[in-house]
Amino acid sequence: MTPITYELIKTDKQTGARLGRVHTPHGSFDTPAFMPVGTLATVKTMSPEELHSMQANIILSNTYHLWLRPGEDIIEEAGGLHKFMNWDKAILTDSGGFQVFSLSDMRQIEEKGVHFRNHLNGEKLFLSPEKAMHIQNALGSDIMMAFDECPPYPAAYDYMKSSVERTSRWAERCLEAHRRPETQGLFGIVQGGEYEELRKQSARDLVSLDFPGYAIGGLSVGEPKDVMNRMLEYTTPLLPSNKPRYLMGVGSPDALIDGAVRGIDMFDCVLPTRIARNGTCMTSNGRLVVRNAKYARDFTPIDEHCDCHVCKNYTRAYIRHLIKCNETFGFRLTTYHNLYFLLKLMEQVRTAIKEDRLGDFKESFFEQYGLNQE
Ligand code: PRF
Ligand code: ZN
Repeated sequence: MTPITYELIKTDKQTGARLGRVHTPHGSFDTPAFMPVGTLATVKTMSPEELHSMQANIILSNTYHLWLRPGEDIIEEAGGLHKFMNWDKAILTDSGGFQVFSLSDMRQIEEKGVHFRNHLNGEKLFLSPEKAMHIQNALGSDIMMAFDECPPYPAAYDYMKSSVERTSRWAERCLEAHRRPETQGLFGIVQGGEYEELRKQSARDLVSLDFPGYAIGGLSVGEPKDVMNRMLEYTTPLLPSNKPRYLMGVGSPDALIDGAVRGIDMFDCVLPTRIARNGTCMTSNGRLVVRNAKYARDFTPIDEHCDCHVCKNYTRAYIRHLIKCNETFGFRLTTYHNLYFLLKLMEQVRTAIKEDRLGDFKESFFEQYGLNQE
């Protein structure tokens, strides 16, 4: 029995998007859902209390980073990641596969696993399906991810084919190495790049292994928007409708809506938190670079349509001043607003699905969001 279950509440009549709920040992969350990223056991600059106040019910953390610092043994000794970081709601951990590929040069992929160098000190490291499962079991996340390969875009068909086949064999090894299937759910990851046939092969391989949920990886790696949407259209119909579907590393407002319309239930991305720390805000009129000089005397909120704590109490001029001076509080304010904005957007998407008007919502959101692109 898996501890992760998906309840399909209804589908939108205009688009086919799914309204649902995922149940985990640390509570449930409504889908489509956006998961804030807390790579190092913290969503940068935010306290768990602040995350609660914006109704974040699941966050993501990273196997690779926590393995290097402080080490999964210390987190296990603390009683697991939830206790260690004082977060009592759901946690999903990525497997480290993607981080090895994005953070480290000098890697060597073998059937057994991947040799690479520590991005902090250059030390030689090895990660494998078994090791990724061992670490995630020690962390105690509610949802663990299989160890996969996310090849760069574009990659040649022949390379992608052998990579997809290896990722399927690795997925099988992950299932075998998983030691706590009664308290932690393990998701498989569909790869296949921009190749329809390989996406389908990957989806079929993984579905035959019967995971409690499926992710779609290898997208948002530099391909055009229409390629991503096309790959989603090939892939989601092959995934079982009674299990959650997670699109990895996607978090721009337009891509969240495009994904939901194509049957995606879960998303994560560093985008809202990362751009916040360089003074960029997401608003209903598009991105706003609040550190720009033109906001020096602008005493209006970041987004006049936002009802978050930041927009109710602070001005663009003040936030700009803090960020120009590198004041931590400025980064906290933009981070809070951006996460609130995306979580609220997902709530609006869920309401629109409930009312069979996601197509209309998408159209009006895109129109307004496009007005003020900087
Ligand atoms: N695999 C894993 N994590 C990921 C990805 C992937 O393909 C992506 C791709 N956008 C983000 N995070 N394991
Ligand atoms: Zn706001």
